[in-house]
Amino acid sequence: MDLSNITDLMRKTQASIDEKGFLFKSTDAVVNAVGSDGIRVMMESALTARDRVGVQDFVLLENHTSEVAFIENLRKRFKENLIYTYIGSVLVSMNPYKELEIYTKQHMERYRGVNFYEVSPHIYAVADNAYRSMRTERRDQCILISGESGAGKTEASKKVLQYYAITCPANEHVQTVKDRLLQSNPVLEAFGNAKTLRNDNSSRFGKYMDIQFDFKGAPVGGHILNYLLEKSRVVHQSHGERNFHIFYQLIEGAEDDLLRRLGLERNAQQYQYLVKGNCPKVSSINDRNDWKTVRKALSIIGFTEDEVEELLNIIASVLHLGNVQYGGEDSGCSYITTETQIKYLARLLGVDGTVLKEALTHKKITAKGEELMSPLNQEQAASARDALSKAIYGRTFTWLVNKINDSLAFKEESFSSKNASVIGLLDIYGFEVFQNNSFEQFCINYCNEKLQQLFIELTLKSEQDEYEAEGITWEPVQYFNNKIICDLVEEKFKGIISILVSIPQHSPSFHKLADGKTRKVMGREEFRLSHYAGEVNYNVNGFLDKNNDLLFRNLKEAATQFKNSLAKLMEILMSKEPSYVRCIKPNDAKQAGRFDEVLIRHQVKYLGLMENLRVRRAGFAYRRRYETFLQRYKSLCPDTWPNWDGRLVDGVSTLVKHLGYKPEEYKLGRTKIFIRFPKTLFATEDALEVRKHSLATQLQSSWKGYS
Ligand code: AOV
Ligand code: MG
Repeated sequence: MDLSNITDLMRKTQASIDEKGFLFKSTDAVVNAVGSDGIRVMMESALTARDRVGVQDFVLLENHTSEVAFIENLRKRFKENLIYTYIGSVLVSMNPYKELEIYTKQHMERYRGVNFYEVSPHIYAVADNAYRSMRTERRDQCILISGESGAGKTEASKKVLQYYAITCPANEHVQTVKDRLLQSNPVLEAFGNAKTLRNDNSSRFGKYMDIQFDFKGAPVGGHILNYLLEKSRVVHQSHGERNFHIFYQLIEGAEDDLLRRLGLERNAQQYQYLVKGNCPKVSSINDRNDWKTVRKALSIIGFTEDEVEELLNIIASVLHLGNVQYGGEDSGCSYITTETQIKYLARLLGVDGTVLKEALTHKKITAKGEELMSPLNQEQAASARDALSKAIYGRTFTWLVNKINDSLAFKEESFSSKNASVIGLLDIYGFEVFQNNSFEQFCINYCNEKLQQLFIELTLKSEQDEYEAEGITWEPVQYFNNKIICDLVEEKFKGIISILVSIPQHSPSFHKLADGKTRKVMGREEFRLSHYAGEVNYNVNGFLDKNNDLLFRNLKEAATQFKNSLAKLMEILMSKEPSYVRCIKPNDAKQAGRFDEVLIRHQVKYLGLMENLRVRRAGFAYRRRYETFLQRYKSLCPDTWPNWDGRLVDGVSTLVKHLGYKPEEYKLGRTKIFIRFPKTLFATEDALEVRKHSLATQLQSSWKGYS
């Protein structure tokens, strides 16, 4: 039989070949349609496919302890554009750096309500599984997406959101919520993402989004928590990097009229805050189109024209502030040399020009209970100007998030809040190492460190919990616990954050922050942390940011606040049932089809994927609820075929004994059978194929008999 014919038949009958062999959605229909010859050809093609594309679950690897085999499987799959692979229920995702035709509505439909293992791995399967668990078990869920900068976290989180927006039930109200949820992305990305050396669309803030569902499973509200925006980018960008997208979108996309009102020119090179990275244009970004998208999104979310105008006034003000320049007097005092900027600023911010000038050249001090304005020198004034720009931008971002939250808020009049449940989506900034790493990198990497800890604890814990709940004994697997690094950062009194907060700014001991291993050559102002994902040198000088008092105070507050808000986030996540997506970046060149083995191996290592696999395997590679197992394999034993009337556990026990399972190969828990080795399951699957084959032959001969 011609293979293309079979593929066509399979499509018609909704069957799919995948690398594990056959997985039928409507087995009988397929058997009837293709007959025994067809089955044989399909089987051959499935086996060839399996060789070519690797296994869809690392648990099925023959040599599961081998990192080489692991990487090889990733490579095979990547080459075939199969970017998703499981480790049990954890999804490993490779960034393809190209658009794949795997996110269509048809794909979404394919994953709706289907068992995790019955279709090839996909982010939609994770989304659907979380959704179904929420619905059936009435338990809040969260989807934790991790991986280094540029690995595909934000893209994955958008796919999850799109999946819910398309597949969940809706009425008119729900449709509005869905639209707003979706449109919050372009807005937050415009204001919170930027081009970095690692990623053209790098998230410069952490985001946790709750999607609230009503008892019918319709999304009826949402809430966003944002974490520490990288404000320093507003005033400075490293070479090859850009400021936040919104600035370029505004300059490239805004109508002439609007630009005139804001006093801006259509040329990013004119603005000091946009030239530091010497990178005004990025080939993968179309600022003008993005501007249109953002404007539309703002109105869908419910921003009024006045609010948008105010927002843009502020964004323009930041650009004008960046162009404020100073001269210095012999006395050391500074004065402003750029009057035009002050004129625009006064108008856009609605403040008096003279007051603004004083604020930009003086600082308030309190002496003997009296408040005085003390003049700043040129350098200090420039720092104060930058601090103001950062503060303005930071507050605007918070305002924006609050506005979005208002618009997404669960409206009780419209929906019944009874039995509402939540799926949380976590998309943080990825682990990153630059030439010069300062306070922001410290926070970003600490955040990743915490998430890794959560992963380690929860994957192990949930595994252990399941064995315990099912009454199964097992030996725990050794793994590297990064708790030690988290403690080093956050411990009371002794941790780096405590030290940062407690030492006076100018004290020499500020420079002696604790570190992991600091033997290699390092500047006096550096300390090194051995993060789970690699060593990073941090420059304390950068932390101090030119000895600016205001910034230093901010840093102290920020550091402590950040620690507390992360602790809260961990609490939120712990209270929910987690699903994991582990993103891997295939190369540093942001190129499609390039598999940089060294880079990938490093990520596999630090993400703890081998340990993850070992834990999964040391326990039991497969587990199935009794009814599912029996339903699938009952035809393999005369006592259970066509039906088993007794207790499920007895049925399964009879079945596996008939199949010749040895006692060490499986355990029977309270509700599930646990199978230690994949090969046992494979053998059973093969037996099932043979059985289907013979059924098909029988069927054919009985047809012949009729005709
Ligand atoms: P990140 O969120 O993990 O980095 P992104 O999700 O922004 O990384 O992905 C980086 C880029 O890779 C995207 O802009 C896309 O061009 C491409 N990409 C990622 N996933 C896919 C996919 N599934 N299909 C096609 N292209 C993809 V950072 O925010 O920097 O940590 O802070
Ligand atoms: Mg991102």
